Amino acid sequence: MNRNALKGFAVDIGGTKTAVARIEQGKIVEHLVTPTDGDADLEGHLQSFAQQLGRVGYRSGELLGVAVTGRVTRSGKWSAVNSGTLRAIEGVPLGAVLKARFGEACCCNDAAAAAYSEAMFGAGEDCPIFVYVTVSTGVGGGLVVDGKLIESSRGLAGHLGFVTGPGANLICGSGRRGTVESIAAGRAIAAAAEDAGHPDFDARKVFEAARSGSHWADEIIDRSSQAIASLCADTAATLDPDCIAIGGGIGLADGYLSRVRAHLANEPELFRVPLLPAVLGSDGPLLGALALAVTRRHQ
Ligand code: BMX
Repeated sequence: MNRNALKGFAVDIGGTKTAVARIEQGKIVEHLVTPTDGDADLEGHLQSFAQQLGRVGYRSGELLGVAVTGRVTRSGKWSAVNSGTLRAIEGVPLGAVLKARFGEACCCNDAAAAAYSEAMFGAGEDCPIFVYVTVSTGVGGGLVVDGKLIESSRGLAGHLGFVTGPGANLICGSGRRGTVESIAAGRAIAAAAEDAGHPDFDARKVFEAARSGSHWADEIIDRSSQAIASLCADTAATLDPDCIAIGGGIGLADGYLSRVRAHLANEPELFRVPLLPAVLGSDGPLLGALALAVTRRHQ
């Protein structure tokens, strides 16, 4: 896909922030970010981002890609997998409502969208089998094989945060016990800080504390990075990717990828998949959602 030909609008509803963007010639030319309301229902999310889209110049009929945290079924139904992140989104008709309200619009999972744009224009450009992992509010993922995003009818394909990991034993919002998300994600890092006696520490403050030499904070971040390293090694035994790109606010935090690489180095050589930082950063889900809208329009 020619990135320069990418023109339209995109929305990224993440677990913590919702971004809207106007995209021209494959670049984000206008961009607004607001907090995500984890208690909002479908109408609440729609009204919130529709207002923001108007502020970046969206007009009805323009091509729109919407990336969301949670799974999106092939029929466009949107559900949280981790109900702790989105408390009022279960089986809602996102695809149908987008088409009714906005005309030319498509919806997909946020990490899948980022995987697609990283495969098309970013870290995965030269990887026939490419895996993207976001470590952010949750831990998400996307799988792109020979330029095609792997999507399943239930929308769960690529949800790598819900595999179980080493040292994890907590019940996750997905209902599983010991998931990678329950030990590695931003919300898990904040919960571990609270358990360590620091109730008002979000992930960013835990990273700051670790940089200032706090052993408790360093341990929490190390457990997170170890779980992600183990997840990366596991993918070698499933898809055997040519590379894995790590993105998300935690994934791209200073020193985090080095920690993951250090833990991955303890795995047998065969399971040390090359790791790269995501190139597109927080633009990834926005560019990927619009790129998927273009791809699907031609299908
Ligand atoms: C969770 C899951 C994924 C999402 C990932 C990263 C929910 C609500 N989300 O694993 O669908 O891709 O988090 O999401 O179940 P983010 O909120 O960190 O962007």
